[in-house]
Amino acid sequence: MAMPVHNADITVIFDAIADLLEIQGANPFRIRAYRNAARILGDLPQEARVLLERGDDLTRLPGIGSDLAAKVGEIVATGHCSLLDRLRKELPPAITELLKIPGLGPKRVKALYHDLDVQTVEQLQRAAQDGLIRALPGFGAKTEQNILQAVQAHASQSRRFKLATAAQYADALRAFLQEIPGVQQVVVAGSFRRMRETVGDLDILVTASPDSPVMKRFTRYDEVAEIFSSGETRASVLLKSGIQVDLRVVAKQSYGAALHYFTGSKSHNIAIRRIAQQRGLKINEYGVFRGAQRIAGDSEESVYRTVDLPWIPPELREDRGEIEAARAGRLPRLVELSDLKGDLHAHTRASDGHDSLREMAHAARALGLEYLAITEHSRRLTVAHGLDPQQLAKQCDAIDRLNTELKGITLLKGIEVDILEDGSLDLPDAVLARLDLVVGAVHSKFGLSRASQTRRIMRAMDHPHFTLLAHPTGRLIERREPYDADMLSIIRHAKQRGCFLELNAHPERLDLLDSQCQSAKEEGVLVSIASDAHSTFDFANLKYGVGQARRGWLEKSDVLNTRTLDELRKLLKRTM
Ligand code: DGT
Ligand code: CA
Ligand code: CA
Repeated sequence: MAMPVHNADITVIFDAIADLLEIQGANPFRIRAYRNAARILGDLPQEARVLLERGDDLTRLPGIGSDLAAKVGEIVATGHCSLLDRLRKELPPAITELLKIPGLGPKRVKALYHDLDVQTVEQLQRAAQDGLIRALPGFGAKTEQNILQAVQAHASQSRRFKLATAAQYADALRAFLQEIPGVQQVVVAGSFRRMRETVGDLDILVTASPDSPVMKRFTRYDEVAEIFSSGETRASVLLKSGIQVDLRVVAKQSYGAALHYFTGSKSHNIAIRRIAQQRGLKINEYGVFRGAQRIAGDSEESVYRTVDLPWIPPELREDRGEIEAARAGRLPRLVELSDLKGDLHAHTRASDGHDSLREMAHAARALGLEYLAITEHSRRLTVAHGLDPQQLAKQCDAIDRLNTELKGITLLKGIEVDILEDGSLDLPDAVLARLDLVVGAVHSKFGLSRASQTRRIMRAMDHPHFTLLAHPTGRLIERREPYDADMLSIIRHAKQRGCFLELNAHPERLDLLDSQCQSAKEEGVLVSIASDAHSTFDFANLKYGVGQARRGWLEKSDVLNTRTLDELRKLLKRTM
């Protein structure tokens, strides 16, 4: 039987379709529909396959019409998309790789292919070296030089995966390994366990009985595209999705030492090993040794104990002061998903979300949340159907009505209001005054100078109704750099004004960054870990926000939405 299809597989297929359509010069709307669908599915915290099995209608997802839903169904059922198969027959196979070279859009790829028969990155490099490209219309010597440099940079660049994307592959593989006879523990270590926002490869650790066929089965896993190496206790493969997996099978008594070793980070491990050396001990992936004698290694706790340290949570293991804190007995008690009592950023159908107020409320309650703030976009953001004052007033009425009958959860009236270029807000004071909270967001003018951008955000915070700053840096992981702003000054200003910062848990954002969480904590500014849910499924993203918060050393008391509703209401009353 074929292996189950993951959302990330569908994303790869839809992106490939969009690329090939672009090279063919297809209708831009059609291309964009595939790109949007790829992103939506990639970010979906639930597998489309599972939704289909459950009989859910995929056209309920934003951006997925009936044609795209049918294609998702085809891919889930067959692992293929006939449209992509057809496009691939029409164009040379390696041509999409050319699109990944910075500076090469589909138009240029098309010209290179049609005029010079360039089909691969190698051919591109040769054509540039031979000076053939400068002769093409619209290219020139400068462009040729840039292409040559970009090709060289491309070769040295390694691909990383967003944590949530890596999780799709890791979870499926873990389940597969767990079913193999003789397998005991299966843990995904490495940066994945440390909850880094992106993951270079997966490092999986397995304990198994000696007769377990785990290695043989692993290399025959249906998603394996290439086997780099395979032996008795370790193997390294490339999955079809492009992610590399290193598997180690370890003896039970070495489990803790191996887990510690392969969780990293490398710099944390080196620091721990150095302490051990000072005590005449040797730490490696098999255990802790004094001379030839093994003195620890079955659990991580036992490894740390040999250097007189308590167990350190993986998210802290970056050699950023966690060892000193552990030694001083001052490790933070990191916030946990179950500490969250509410969510302060969510959308419904009223703007660009996909579900109703009631559906969102029920989904949040099912997760054990006590309150949920509805924060639609404001009018300036027309692409997201932002609300004008009348529409917002109507929604406020609807929330008030719904709250009288909802049990076990309270909806809060909010808005994700655009912060305009001069720092004013996109809706008038009188309108904002009725809300429980105002989430301000920068959605435009990312290119302002550092001074102007900082001033803009601080001015927004001066506004008496402003509550918290959404996705404070504006970055999109691997897609858009943060805008230039002085975050420390912004954090301090938030403190002064009694405002808060959001840690947006969307897998593509994870914004605040971990180091900025630490700054917020140091400055005494509470952080709101928020899903930014656009559908009931998106609440599942909160766990990635919590992971990021933990990497930022945040404790329960540092997080705004660990407060009960009563406590929260007091905090939302600005005293300025
Ligand atoms: P990644 O995959 O780039 O997101 O980051 P990691 O941290 O998963 O790094 P990776 O996959 O190269 O190695 C996994 C872990 O193995 C790493 O966190 C620590 C350990 N490790 C790898 N190489 C070394 C090394 O040379 N020395 C030590 N002490 N540990 C290493
Ligand atoms: Ca790794
Ligand atoms: Ca690795």
